[in-house]
Amino acid sequence: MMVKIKHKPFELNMYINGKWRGGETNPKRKVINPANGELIAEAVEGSVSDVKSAVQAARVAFDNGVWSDLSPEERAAYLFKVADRIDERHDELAALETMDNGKPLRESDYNISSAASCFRYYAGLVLAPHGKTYNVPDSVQAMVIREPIGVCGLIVPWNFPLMMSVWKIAPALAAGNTIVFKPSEVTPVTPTKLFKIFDEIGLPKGTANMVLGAGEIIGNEITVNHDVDMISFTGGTDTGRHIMKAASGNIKKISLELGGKSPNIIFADADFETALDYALYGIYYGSGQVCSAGSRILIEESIQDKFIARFVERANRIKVGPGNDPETEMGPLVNQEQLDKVLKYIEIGQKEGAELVCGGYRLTDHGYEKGFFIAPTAFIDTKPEMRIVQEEIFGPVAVFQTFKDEEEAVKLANDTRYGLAGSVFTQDAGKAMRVIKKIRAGITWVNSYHSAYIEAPWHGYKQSGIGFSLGVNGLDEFLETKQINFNLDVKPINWFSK
Ligand code: TXE
Repeated sequence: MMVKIKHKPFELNMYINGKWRGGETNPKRKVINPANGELIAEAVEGSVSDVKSAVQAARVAFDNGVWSDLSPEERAAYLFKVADRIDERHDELAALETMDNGKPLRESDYNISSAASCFRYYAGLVLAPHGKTYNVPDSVQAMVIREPIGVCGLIVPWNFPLMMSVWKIAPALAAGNTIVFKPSEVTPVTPTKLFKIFDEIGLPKGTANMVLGAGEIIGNEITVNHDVDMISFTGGTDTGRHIMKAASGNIKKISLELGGKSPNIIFADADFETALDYALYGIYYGSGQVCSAGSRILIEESIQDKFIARFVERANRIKVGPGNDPETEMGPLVNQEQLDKVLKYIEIGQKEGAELVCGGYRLTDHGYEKGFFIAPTAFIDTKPEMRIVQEEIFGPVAVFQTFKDEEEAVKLANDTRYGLAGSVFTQDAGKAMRVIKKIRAGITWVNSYHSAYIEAPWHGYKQSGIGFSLGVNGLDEFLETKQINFNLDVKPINWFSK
């Protein structure tokens, strides 16, 4: 049975200084259900002056200490309340996430639960000790205390609309910062609901502000604004590069979680069925629109024929459909732009001489024609220099590469500009550890794929990013470090003659 929630298109407004705000004169942005093209919401389109108001509100709130001066217990209490409200609205939020992003309900279910857990985790961490003391040669007590950075600009993408928002908002607030947040213009629905929760629980005015609209306008102004002290961004590597430059005006701290082209290395001695299952999950989960997707499957030559044959057989059986159908295993792509991008890469792959072994086309049969559905796709006979091997496609497109031995596997695995994730499948523990240690990536798995834990840091090497999400590191990201040298022997230093 399809899960439907009846509604008129939502009106989505911005939240600035504790008030809901419509846009100026700009036409509203239409938010579309990627499974059927239906209008689900109309979002106001913010302007540079809206960003300036939001930054000003966050600045004043920070400087007045309405949030940062609260005791850790008080701040934690707010965050626990947010988590409880997310749980209370779990089903509604999951249905909306599926409607907005297209992902199957079972994925949305997990994402919403995880958003609540993330608030709880950081609420707990607020209460953990953060400082350190040092023994130094003088009669001085040297210590370090941690303080909020100030106004944090948070910019997130569309692939995990609520979860990515919370990965940034929860630690930023826990640390005592005030925020100016921008969801993706493609998926603003559940982030707006989160701000409704902030409003309901009476988060102090100006603490959390949300501006809606285009990246190049809203995101850019957040990035260049000198009253913003830090930017935390998740999105494409090219946008990340732009943000690095644009943030240099006031030497903002930046934290970037960017793209990937992650290797999933499968040795002949792996448990065959486990490796096969995870290879499919690694690339087709989230329709491949996942930064850590196992988009390059590196397979040992001796098992390639059997493995690829079984992979194709299973990929062809994946049930593609609307996310609100409980039978659906893989949803649509998020929008027309992403569909066009993925189809273009499929064309590029064929022109480059790779062989398409499954998928490669848009689904247009009855029931699919208005959505952005694409069949699970895979290429073989690839070469390392091909664009489909080197570039992030961000869709359900697996690229097979083959290797003869450990050394070649590692060489191929590291042969991209990215370094977000990677995985090894083998039953030889020594080999697993040797290979994992040589992979230049921040998130790795052995005999597994995609698991992410709120408790553990998420981070990319190379052009996959700077800084951390999640775990204690995710909180550290939003804290300054202040050294205090407390003189225990108060008398003149007599450095200069009297
Ligand atoms: O991302 P963008 P898009 C990759 C993926 C995808 C490609 C493009 O390959 O196909 O990026 O997707 C805001 N200043 N990833 O266009 O543009 C934008 O409004 C400040 C990987 O959606 O990076 C949105 O809120 N902000 C990624 C956010 O940045 C700007 C997830 C991300 O948008 C801006 C998403 C600017 N100049 C896409 N331009 C991952 N690592 O998970 C845009 N934005």
